[in-house]
Amino acid sequence: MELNDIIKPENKVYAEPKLLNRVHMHYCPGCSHGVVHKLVAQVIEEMGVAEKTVGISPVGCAVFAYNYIDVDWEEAPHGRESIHACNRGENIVIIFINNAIYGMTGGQMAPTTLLGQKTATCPYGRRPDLNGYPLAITPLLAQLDGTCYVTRQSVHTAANVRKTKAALKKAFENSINCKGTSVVEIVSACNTGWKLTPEKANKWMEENMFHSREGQQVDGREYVRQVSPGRLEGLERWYSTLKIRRHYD
Ligand SMILES: Cc1ncc(C[n+]2csc(CCOP(=O)(O)OP(=O)(O)O)c2C)c(N)n1
Ligand code: SF4
Repeated sequence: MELNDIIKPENKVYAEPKLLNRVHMHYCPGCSHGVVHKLVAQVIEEMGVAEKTVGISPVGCAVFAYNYIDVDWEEAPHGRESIHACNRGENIVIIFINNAIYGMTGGQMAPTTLLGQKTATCPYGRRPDLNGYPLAITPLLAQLDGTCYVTRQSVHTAANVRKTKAALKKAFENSINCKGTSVVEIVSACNTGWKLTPEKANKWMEENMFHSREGQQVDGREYVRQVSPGRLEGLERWYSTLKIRRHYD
């Protein structure tokens, strides 16, 4: 059998997403960011919404996300307004890479750093009396009326990659259908910041980051809030007021 006998459209099992630009990513080998970029590109492409998508890149290691996925982008400082956007129920998808550290700036303690976890700024481990408690961001955002879908995923195994892709698809569908804010937390490894090999980092992540405070398994956990008809009616009313205001402007 010749090589060209195998390379046929019907034998194709995987294709690089066209929306993923052919450039070298700056991420460290073993980092979860690149895998997530690929999934985002795949989902946008498969849903056929590239022309309608506007990405907002953060100021962490994903700062150059606009170089990698071929949609329109703008840049925004990380974190500051996210909770208010969730509270307002903006029809956006927030992809929250939780690697429990400040990766980009050299591995300092982040709000999500675990108790006892060593970082550049808590070299003896995070202490609640000195450094406060880790922020459980996902359950917190799930409490807000504006969020319609909040989930925790990971991308360290093939099965988890598939689940995360499904979660991203659901989140984008929610935005298209104006259901409110969707938050997809992706529990991620920062092997460089944690000073571990990629393999050990994934193991550490599984052992230490995969249980929520309530003791439930992180993987696939969904905090789904059904948008009540009353709330939607309220939104309709609010939109009409907005239109009236615009009319007088
Ligand atoms: C208020 C504020 N303090 C400090 C910084 C400097 N800074 C830039 S990126 C960054 C770390 C970002 O970490 P994270 O958002 O967790 O993403 P990661 O690099 O880990 O992927 C910091 C501290 C900043 N931009 N804003
Ligand atoms: S420093 Fe951490 S988060 Fe940043 S690219 Fe490297 S592994 Fe990824």
